[in-house]
Amino acid sequence: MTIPKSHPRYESLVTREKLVHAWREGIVAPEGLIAHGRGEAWDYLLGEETSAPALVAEKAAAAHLLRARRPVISVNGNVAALAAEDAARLAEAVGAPIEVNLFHRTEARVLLIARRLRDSGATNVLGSRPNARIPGLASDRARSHRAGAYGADVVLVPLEDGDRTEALVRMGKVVISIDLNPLSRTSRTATVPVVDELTRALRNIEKFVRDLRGDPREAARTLRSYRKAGNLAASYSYLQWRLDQVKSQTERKGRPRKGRDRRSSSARGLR
Ligand code: PTJ
Repeated sequence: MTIPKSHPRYESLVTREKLVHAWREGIVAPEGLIAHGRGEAWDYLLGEETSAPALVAEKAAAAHLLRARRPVISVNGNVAALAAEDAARLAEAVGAPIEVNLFHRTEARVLLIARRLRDSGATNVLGSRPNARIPGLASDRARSHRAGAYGADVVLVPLEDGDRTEALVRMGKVVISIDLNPLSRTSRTATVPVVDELTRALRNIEKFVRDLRGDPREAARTLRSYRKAGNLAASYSYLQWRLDQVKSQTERKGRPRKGRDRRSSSARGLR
């Protein structure tokens, strides 16, 4: 399908096509398409841009990854489909292995995802032949590697489920989540919940890694000043502010007239 560049929701449609393509290739689970729809709805509500609280969390995430002795980046089907290169670049920047960890696990998908990651520049990819189990977790997501999430001190878990986040936190790890849903169990349980879209979050974290690497005092200050509860509360306030803004714009302009230029809604922040 060719999506016209002039379409007001061009990027969103291209992202959907990427996911459907990756589903046909066997990389994305069918459930991954549903999960994406959920994320998309939250991104719409949040204005499809990185909020100030998300940026603060991304900086804290970068500081944790830089300080880690054994950082690990966990990748599932959706992440491989949408952000394999971003994940590979971040892994390279912090010297972390990438562990393929799937909720809907099949060995075929693990191998396909590992290959996608290697083709995208990842050099250290774990996934098949796991040799450890995350305790207290019934799903296949418990299957891990001693050199992966199981043995890590800091784990980055984009698009994670609440159960594994809780299990990793119980193991005493610093868990950095990327999840657009600020109300999810993952966001509420992670040590550093990043409420932002996957690709924006990975790129911002990588940029902060590069900035903070040469500035250990700022990295230490970032870790000291980050407060999860305050940061999550700021995300909720941001969401509230977005809705108030939309409400007052709607009240000011009255009901939208029929046949109105679609681009005008995007200009009003209602893409
Ligand atoms: O590849 P598998 O088998 O490991 O399966 C992966 C999915 C994503 C299907 C699995 O992990 C799953 O079911 O996840 P959940 O429980 O639906 O959680 C996904 C969360 O990620 C939801 O809270 C979504 O709002 C959020 N999300 C979806 N897309 C994005 C996102 N957050 C950030 N960026 C996105 N692009």
